[in-house]
Amino acid sequence: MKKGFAHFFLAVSCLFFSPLYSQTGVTGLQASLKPGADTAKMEWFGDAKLGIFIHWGIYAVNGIDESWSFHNKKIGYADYTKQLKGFTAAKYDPAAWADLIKESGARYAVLTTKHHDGVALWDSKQKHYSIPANTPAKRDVATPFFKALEERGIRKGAYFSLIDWSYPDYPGFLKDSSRYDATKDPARWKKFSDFNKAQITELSQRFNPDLIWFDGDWEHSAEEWDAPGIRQLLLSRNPKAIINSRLQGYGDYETPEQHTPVTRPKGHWWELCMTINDNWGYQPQDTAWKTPADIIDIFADAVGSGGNLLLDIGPRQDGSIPDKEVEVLKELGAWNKKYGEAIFGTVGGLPKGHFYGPSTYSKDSTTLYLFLAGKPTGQVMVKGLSNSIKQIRVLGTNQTLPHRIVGKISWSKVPGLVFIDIPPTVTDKYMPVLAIDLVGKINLYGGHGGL
Ligand code: FHN
Repeated sequence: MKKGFAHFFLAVSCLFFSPLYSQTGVTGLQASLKPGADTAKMEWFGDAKLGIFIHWGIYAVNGIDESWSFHNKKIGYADYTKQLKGFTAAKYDPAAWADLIKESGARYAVLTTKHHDGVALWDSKQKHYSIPANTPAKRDVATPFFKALEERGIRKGAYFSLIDWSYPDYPGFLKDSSRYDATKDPARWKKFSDFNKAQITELSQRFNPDLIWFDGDWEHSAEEWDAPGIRQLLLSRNPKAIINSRLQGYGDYETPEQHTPVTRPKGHWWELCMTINDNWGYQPQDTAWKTPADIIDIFADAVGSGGNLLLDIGPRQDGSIPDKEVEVLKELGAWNKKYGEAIFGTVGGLPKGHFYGPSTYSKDSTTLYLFLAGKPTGQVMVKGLSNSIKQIRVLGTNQTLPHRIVGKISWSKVPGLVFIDIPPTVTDKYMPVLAIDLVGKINLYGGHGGL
């Protein structure tokens, strides 16, 4: 992409997504577009806020780390691949999965079509491990799921590991021992690279995913993977396809993992991927479940900082989903239903310092949403809000709340403090949300006070 063009996109996206910053000069959200990233195609992703990640593979048979268990030599490779014989998908109900995802409020889902262990979930034409060819499930388990998503208007995401530790021509295998050095044997590397691109082409042609979620790019450079070629291959089939960051700099958005960002990520679009317990795949001994309240705190925090949450579930080998995960998705869904106005189609809210908690703005920035984390029953304060307030609504109810402006000097441009008393009638199992309808577009004062 030419430099001038990139600057044009940058300017357009700043105008479109952060009216606040253009008006007040407050900094904090930096737009850094990836090569070729295009604002229009990212719109649904920015609006979606919630995706469900699904790690499903043969690792659910023994309930061990996906791929890493053999790579890190926790288990022998032969024992790892024995799990192929135990993957039945006997209770797999793709329509029920998609219904649950819909109920959670998620707008997209990302399925591991192939993890680092190389076992494809679809009936790949390439000669390699797959669920249909090598397991008692004997069928393509990806196609019906993508179809069920499509039928429900949920965007389709295909996770694909660039690393394939099982493929005989892939250099990496076990930790500390690789098969060969790709730089010294380019012909062998090309064999792998051709195979990898053939599988990526199949994914693109078979599923036409809205989103391709690459993983494992760290083992080789952009040049070795031919990241520009892979990007081109996908975009030539579907120019609107979105690609995550894990393609050595050739993706469209950032993917922080497991840790809620403390500062807003640099990328203009980003998505926090996170497990509900401590593992991606099904592991019965892992009972470190996050509660629905934990997940709602994390979700509100991500959305308030302008990001998405990609929340992971790990079904059992038979396709059933652990109860705790079902419970989290349902509770999250009920909360989303009540407070969706403050979440979906909004943009990240107040920069640090204005309010103790997450917040978002309506896209036209005339409504400010305050997420009342910790369910306060006293009063909350907003600093630096220059707008007058039309009304304060308690979302999900018919209540409106009064407010007080404290410390306003009539002849100074520095705004007073906004105090809102939270009566005991403002309740929620997890986190109530207020909508503050403003006179005009939000206008913040970010200075030190004084005259
Ligand atoms: O190695 C993988 C891991 O198993 C898991 O799939 C996560 C999900 O983001 N990605 C990799 C680690 O970053």
